[in-house]
Amino acid sequence: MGGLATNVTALHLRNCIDGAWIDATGNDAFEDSDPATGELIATATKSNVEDVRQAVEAARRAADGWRLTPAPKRGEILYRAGELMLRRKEELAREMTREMGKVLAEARGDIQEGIDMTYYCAGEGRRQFGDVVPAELPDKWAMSMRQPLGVVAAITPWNFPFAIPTWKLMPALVLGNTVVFKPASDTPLMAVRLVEILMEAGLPKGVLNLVLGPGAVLGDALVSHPGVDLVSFTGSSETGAHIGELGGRLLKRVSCELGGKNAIVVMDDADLDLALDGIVWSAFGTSGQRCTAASRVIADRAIVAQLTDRLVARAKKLRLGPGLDEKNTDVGPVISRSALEKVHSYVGIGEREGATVAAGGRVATEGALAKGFFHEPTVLVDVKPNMRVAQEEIFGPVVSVIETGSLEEAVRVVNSTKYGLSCSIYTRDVNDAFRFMRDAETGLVYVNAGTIGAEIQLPFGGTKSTGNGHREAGRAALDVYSEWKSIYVDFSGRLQRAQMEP
Ligand code: UN1
Repeated sequence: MGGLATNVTALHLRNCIDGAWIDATGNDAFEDSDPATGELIATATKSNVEDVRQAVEAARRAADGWRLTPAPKRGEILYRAGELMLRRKEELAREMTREMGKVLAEARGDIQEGIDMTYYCAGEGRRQFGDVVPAELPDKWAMSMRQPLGVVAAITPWNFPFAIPTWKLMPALVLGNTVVFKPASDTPLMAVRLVEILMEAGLPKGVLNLVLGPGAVLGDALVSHPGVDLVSFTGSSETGAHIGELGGRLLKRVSCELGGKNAIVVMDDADLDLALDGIVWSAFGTSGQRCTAASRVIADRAIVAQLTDRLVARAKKLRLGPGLDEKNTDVGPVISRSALEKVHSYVGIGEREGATVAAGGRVATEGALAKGFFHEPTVLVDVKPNMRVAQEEIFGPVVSVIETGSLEEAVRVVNSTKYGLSCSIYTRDVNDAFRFMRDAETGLVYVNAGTIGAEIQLPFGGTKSTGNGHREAGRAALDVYSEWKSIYVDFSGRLQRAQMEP
């Protein structure tokens, strides 16, 4: 722990390996601090590849026992975990706001999304349907069933530090996989809380193992460990491509949930009040740090001036502050200094390409804000679809307004980035709405709502560089975390040759 600030009241967070909460073998640590105030929240043990190895081995040892535990019993543990989350929702939300900055109402939503996913997957304990289909030969039975893969490595981001881990852990566990969980090093506390809950709910030791530390040190070791069968990753497209390459060489299943450059289309017949609410919420909620955040507004020529004026006025009114201050804060900090610098760099990049800052545009340093990582809610105008600010993921409270002249043009612009996660249209024309639903090349499409707020019972994920073809949540998640096994039983007592009998 040499060199770290000391704070005797701060927590110390440990790995959970084979059911035991232990420090990493290297005896090193890192700091977990509040992005709104800079205060130290906890120190966390800093793992290395030896800890990864131990975690994977523990998960492997537990795999058979867990696979053979009846799925309804696995589901019951998840139900109990969901109950614990519900009971602790408020304290978990407060810890989340301190740890990663999102405003309290949104932190409650993050926990609720985790609860929803946990209950949803608990129900899968008694479903996990397979098929029983007619065989083409007499006295023969044909059926399919889901099998766990074995050991799942779940590598999760800081922006939904509770919900996203549940998207991975819950389907993995209910389907009978064991897990090594490597959360983002910005949010180790939420990860520890989730693992505590699952252990308390009755998960046997070794079924879920937690390894804290930076992905740069642990990621490759985890992905390439021969004991890991499946890697599920949420994060940047660059890291996803790297993990996909590494896992692909080893013929592992790799499920990636990556970046977005989501757009809200506003047609000339839209309800502008409704559209503005959706834009402000989707662009500046979670300080723009959702992979579903609206980063482009594509507005019809007839209403663009009016919409922009009103959006600018709304953006300027948003109050920055710590997320725990429910009365006075609309928008919290971004996660870190480097994130703040990256977000802010896009203001200059936009201006150099000809965009104009119509609202915000600055790092906020007034009074107490100087202690945290605050960026003003920013609206860029005069943006053309091919500019970097309209193409690259910014992951902060910055939105670009682009003018278009028809639905066809708007759809072209929506589809013009390398990403394909979410988009939305505001219109009162049912035909336009259906054309948009059909032609938008994204995994999520909203009509008369913003780009954020997916519910867990439908597939979540995107096309193109947003992912590698998998989906989280909903029934689709079951396909990521299980293998199909097709079983034929011949009870004829003689050799029957498929495709060759008369
Ligand atoms: C993410 O930002 O990675 O649809 C997930 C939403 C949330 C999930 C976002 N339910 O905005």
